[in-house]
Amino acid sequence: MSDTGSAFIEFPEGFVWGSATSSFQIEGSPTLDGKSPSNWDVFTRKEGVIKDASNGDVACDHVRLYKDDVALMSKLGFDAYRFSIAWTRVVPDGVGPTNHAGLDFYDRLIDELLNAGIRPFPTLYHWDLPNVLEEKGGWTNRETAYAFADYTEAVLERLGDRVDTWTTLNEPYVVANLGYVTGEMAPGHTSRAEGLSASHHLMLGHGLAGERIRSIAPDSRLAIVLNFTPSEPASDAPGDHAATQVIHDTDNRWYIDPLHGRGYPAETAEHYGWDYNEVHDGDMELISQPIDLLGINYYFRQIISTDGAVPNGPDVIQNTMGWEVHPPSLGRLLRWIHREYAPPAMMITENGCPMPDEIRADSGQIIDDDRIAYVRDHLHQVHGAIEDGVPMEGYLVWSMLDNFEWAWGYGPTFGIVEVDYDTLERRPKKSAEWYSEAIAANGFALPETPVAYRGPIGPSLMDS
Ligand code: IFM
Repeated sequence: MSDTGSAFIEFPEGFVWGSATSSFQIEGSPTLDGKSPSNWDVFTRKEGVIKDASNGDVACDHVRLYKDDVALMSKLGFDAYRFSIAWTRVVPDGVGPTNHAGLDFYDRLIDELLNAGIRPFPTLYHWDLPNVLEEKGGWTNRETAYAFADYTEAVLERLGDRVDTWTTLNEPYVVANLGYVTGEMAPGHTSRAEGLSASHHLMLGHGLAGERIRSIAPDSRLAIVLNFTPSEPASDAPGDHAATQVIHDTDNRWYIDPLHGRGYPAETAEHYGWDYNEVHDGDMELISQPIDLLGINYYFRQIISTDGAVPNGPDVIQNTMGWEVHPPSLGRLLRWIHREYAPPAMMITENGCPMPDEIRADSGQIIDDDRIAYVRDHLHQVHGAIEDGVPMEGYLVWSMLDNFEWAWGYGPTFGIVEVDYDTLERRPKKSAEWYSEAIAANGFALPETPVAYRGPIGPSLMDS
C-alpha cells in the first residue's frame, strides 16, 4: 500500500523503463553529411497526403539537439532509449558505399547514451527507405531485402560493439498495408498484390539482416518489432466474424506466424488470392530463424463488422486520433503471444497516446492526466502478465518527444515531453514527472477508483 492507502504495484528487479522514437519523426537535417532523400522526404512533398502539409525537414531537430535530449532522458531516469537509424544517412544510394559521415551521428548518439548509463536500443528500419530504392519498386522488389542486409552489415561493422540488442524492422504491417495497400503512408500505393509482395520481402529482409547480425555481433540479441491490434466482431452475425478473422490474420498473425515457422495464415492468403510467387526456396527458413526478443507495439483494439473497423462513438474512451483506449486488450494480447508463440523475451517497444495537453495558466505546467492514466493502466496490464509468467522485459513509452506523426503531421502529440516547434524548446509534461517517479520507485500506486474501460464487444480471437 502507498501512503494514500491505494495499492502499489512493483515491477521485478531489472525491469527496463524507457522511451521510443524514430529517425524521420524527430531528426530533421535531411541533407546533412551526405544524407539522401527517403521515400518520406518525397512523399511529404505530395499535395494532400499530410494533414497539416508538414514534413520532416526540421521535426524536433534531434540531430543537432541530441545531447540535450539524452541529458533529459538521464534526468528522467531512463534505462533504455529506442531510436531508429536512417538508412539514407548510412548508405545514401540504397546500395553501395557506406557514408561514414552519416554513421558518425549514431556513433555520437550511442556514446552519449552509454556515458549517461542509458542502453541504446536501435531499430534498423522504421519506414524511411532510400527513395532511390522506392523508385525501383521499394519493398515490392526482392532486391530491397538484400540491400537491407548490406546496409545492416555497414551499421553493425561500425556500431556492433556497443549495442546489446539489434532490432531489424519496426511494424512491417504498417509498411506493407498502409504504404502499399491503403496508400495512407509512403509510397502511397493502393494495391493488395503489392502489399503482399512487400510483406514477404520485408520479412525476407529481416531474415537476411538477422544472419548478418548473428555473424558480425554474435553476442548481441536479435529482435523485431511487430504491432498488434486485437480485434473483436461487432455482432454475432457470421459476416462480422468472418471479417474479424481476416483482419486478425492480416493485422496480428501475418508476421508473427512465419517468424515462428508457421508460414503465412493460409486461409487469409487464399482470401487475398495470393499465389506465393514471391516466396522462394529457403525464404521461410531464413524468416523463422530464432529471435531473442519480440518487441510489441500496442495502441488500441478494434471492433470489426463486414464494413471494416467500426468508428468509435463519443461515449468510448479514445485518444485524439479516435483510437479506443483499452488497456485490458494489452493484457490479453501479451498472454496470447506467450501462449501461442512463446518468444524467449518480450518487451513493450511502443505504447502511448495523443491526448489534449492542457496547460495550466498559473504555473505553465502541461497537465496531461489522460496520458498518465493511459501509461499507468497499460503498465498495470504488463505487470499482470508478468505475474502470470509472461517474460516481459520492459516498457518503452511512445514517445519521448512530441513529433511528426506521419500522415497526421504534427497535430497529434504523443510525447511525454512537449516540443515547441517554433523555438524547439523541450518542456516535460506532468506525465514525464509521473513516469520518472515510477522509474525511480520501479512501480506506482494504482488509483483508488479505476477507470471504467469498455468490456468485450464480441469474442476475442486471442482467447483461443
Ligand atoms: O508514430 C508511430 C510510430 O512511428 C510507429 N508506431 C505507431 C506510432 C503512433 O502512431
